[in-house]
Amino acid sequence: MYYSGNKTITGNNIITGNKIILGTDTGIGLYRRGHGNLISKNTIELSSVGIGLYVDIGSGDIVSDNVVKANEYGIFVSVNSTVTGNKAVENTDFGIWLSGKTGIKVRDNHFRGNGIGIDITWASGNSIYRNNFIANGDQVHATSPNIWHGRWNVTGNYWSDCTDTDTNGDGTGDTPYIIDSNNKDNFPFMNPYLPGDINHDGQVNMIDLNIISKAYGSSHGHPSWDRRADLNEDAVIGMNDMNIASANFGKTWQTYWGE
Ligand SMILES: [Ca+2]
Ligand SMILES: [Ca+2]
Ligand SMILES: [Ca+2]
Repeated sequence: MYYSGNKTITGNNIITGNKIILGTDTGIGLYRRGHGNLISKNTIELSSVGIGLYVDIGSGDIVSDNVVKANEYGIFVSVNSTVTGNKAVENTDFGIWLSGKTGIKVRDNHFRGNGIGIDITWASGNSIYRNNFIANGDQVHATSPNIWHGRWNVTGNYWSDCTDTDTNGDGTGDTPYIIDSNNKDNFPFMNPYLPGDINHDGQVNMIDLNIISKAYGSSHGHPSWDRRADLNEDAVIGMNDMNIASANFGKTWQTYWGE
């Protein structure tokens, strides 16, 4: 299935596996009142808007594992949704723009070389963590307060302009990355992120798997619990966490993101 752009799609949809190059308007746009749409594994290049979730009475949408490249705008979100695993690069205006909503989750994404990495307008209480912000013209525009860490207060984001030091060697910086007076990332990563890289050295190897192994089977509060190992944030260290790391075993952030 090919979209040439300017699509209006209503209801609950699964939109996957499309390649849209030189779309005239929006590559994939949802304008509707549905819930639980999935937009996954699409590639949109050289269009006006890559992916747009517009308006209004909807929630639970998932935007995952898409590549949005060299558009004017990358991913526009004004719907309560989860945006994860996407690569948004070289979009001239912004990588992602959150507008007017709360409770949006933006995690495990890669924003590189966009005019603005993430632009947040009239939107507060959204969670933005485990993302890479690399060499965007402006890394972030935020005015209202948002949340820049994950559930266990141990994961932030990677910022290529962060010059922090890491005295205790846990892979996150000594001091917060200050965005503005309302926003800071308390756990800036020392290297670009890929899922499963628990010690933030930019690769997934035995060091990461060992951290999970030592805590395996524990739940929150258990003596061997290690919050770093709970990759899916369900308060249990188990097979789901191990699968995330082992799926990326041997990868670096460059091979994972194709950079
Ligand atoms: Ca540290
Ligand atoms: Ca690692
Ligand atoms: Ca878990």
